[in-house]
Amino acid sequence: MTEERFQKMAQSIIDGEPEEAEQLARQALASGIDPLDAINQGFVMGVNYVGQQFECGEMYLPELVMAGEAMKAALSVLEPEMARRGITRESLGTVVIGTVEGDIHDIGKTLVATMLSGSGFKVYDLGVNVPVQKFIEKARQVNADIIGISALLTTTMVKQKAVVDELKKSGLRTKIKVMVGGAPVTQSWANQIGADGTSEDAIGAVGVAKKLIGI
Ligand code: B1M
Repeated sequence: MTEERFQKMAQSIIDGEPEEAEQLARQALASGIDPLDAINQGFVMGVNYVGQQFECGEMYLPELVMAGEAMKAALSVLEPEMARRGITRESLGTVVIGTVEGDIHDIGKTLVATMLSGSGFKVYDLGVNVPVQKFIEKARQVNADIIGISALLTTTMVKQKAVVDELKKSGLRTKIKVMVGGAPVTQSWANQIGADGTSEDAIGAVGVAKKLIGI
């Protein structure tokens, strides 16, 4: 039964149906399904399928756009619930997060921000297409412990390095840790650009963030 629901969730993304995705997300919460399971075992499966089909030329940009809209509709229901469940915890540390300049993919970054927030971090989400300087300015302003930088394109991940370099120039590098992530990001890339950590997914990102601040 639950398996069938997960399949429907995935299908709503594949079909690019925001209303259906939102409704399935609401039904999942009403029937006691963990919001994170709904995301990972249901909706993300659909997103991954669409990504593979796009890559091999079986789906096109409009379908990618609609899949993104459907995913956002599902997350608009599930993320507030995830955040609500973590609401009573005291702040573990402060994170400034965003998707790099030139990159408008926000689903994964928002998920990481939600998980961090739900786990007790104070999170400032700068959104997408964030200029290098904005990461530094915000981190300085809110006295951040960690800057989180997301990039989904091989052409934009170089901006993660630009943020690390700019942080060094600002004199804040010794005070602020840097976590990078996004589909093309690897541990080897993180090492190469001098970041302090990376994770393949939102759950792992929480573990990395905790480790970075010594928890
Ligand atoms: Co885009 N796109 N897209 N796209 N898109 C990818 C990334 C792509 C892999 C598709 C493909 O070809 N298979 C490909 C990139 C190829 C490459 O560079 N290697 C691609 C392309 C080419 C493009 C365009 C260039 C297409 C075009 O216009 N010709 C264009 C670029 C626009 C731009 O940014 N300037 C584009 C546009 C779009 C849409 C707008 C249509 C839409 C985004 C909608 C939105 O975000 N609001 C979109 C989508 C939906 C995708 C795919 C299908 C799904 C991305 C996603 O949301 N995944 C994607 C294919 C894929 O990844 N399967 C694709 C689900 C999400 C939960 O996972 O974002 O990976 P993800 O985040 C994960 C981890 O990576 C990690 O945790 C997250 C949660 O588990 N993580 C972090 C992410 N950030 C982290 C930060 C951390 C730690 C972990 O610390 C700070």
